Amino acid sequence: MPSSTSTLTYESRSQTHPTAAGRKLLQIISQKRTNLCLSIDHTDPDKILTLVQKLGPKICLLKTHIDIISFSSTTTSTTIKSFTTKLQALAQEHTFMIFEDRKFADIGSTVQHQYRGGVYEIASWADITNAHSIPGPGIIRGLKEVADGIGEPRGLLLLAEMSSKGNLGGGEYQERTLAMARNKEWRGFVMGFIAMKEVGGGSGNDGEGGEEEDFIVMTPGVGLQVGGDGLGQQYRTPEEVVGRDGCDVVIVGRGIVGADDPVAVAEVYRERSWEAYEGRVKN
Ligand code: 5BU
Repeated sequence: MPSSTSTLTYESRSQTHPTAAGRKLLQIISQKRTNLCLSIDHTDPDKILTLVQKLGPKICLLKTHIDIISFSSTTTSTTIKSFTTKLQALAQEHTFMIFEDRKFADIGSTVQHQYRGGVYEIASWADITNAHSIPGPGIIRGLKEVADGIGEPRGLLLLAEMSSKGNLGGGEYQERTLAMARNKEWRGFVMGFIAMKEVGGGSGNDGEGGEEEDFIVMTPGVGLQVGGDGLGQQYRTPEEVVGRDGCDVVIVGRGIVGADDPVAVAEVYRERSWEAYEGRVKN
């Protein structure tokens, strides 16, 4: 039986993870004692910056949807570039990484333009982004070529499954996504998955590289209680996601952003997710 990545500490994985972005993230998680990713799903850029300044100490990763932000409505006429530069400064100040939840889903040539250019220039400021595997390996090759030209660690997560009810991921789709991720051509770029439980990993699963593989699993659909949002989102608790199902990073949006006291609630998520991890690696 191969051993499971989920029994290893973040610290030990930070020494051996095959991607530079993964090593950096695992180091931050281990040093800050937080496996919490804040999904900052707000549309006002000034509110986002204010909230991130407060919540920065609680998180290892900030997840953005840059295309939901209303830059034209801002009172301080924040431009996209000045906004992303400010986010990067906050990431530096509070030691977290930035993940643009772009869910690329086109042919390699098109995603290169979407990742590098357009109005958002995602590759220039987002440490991590994600992609659907549905177009086939060309999407990864295209994104990797852009990432290689940046000069800073850049990581990619593939969507193996989604948190929403009735999504078509998981099962055979997930197996085929895992097989795609294992190609050694992008061993230093594909850092993990969006999934609902541990994927691959452990000794004996060494792909083509001859070393142990280690995919970081990030999981949305996390709440303090089990439930849903009426539009398909399904919530599970940190204990289920991290403790029982072996996921590495919990992604929380409205549970924190919509709370009366986001800092206090973020601390509850951080603590419960961290304790679930500690319990998992002890066993
Ligand atoms: P929530 O407010 O905690 O439900 O927000 C979850 C966030 O994660 C939101 O930004 C979604 O777009 C994102 N998400 C998700 O909910 N489920 C998925 O499978 C993926 C992303 Br991929």
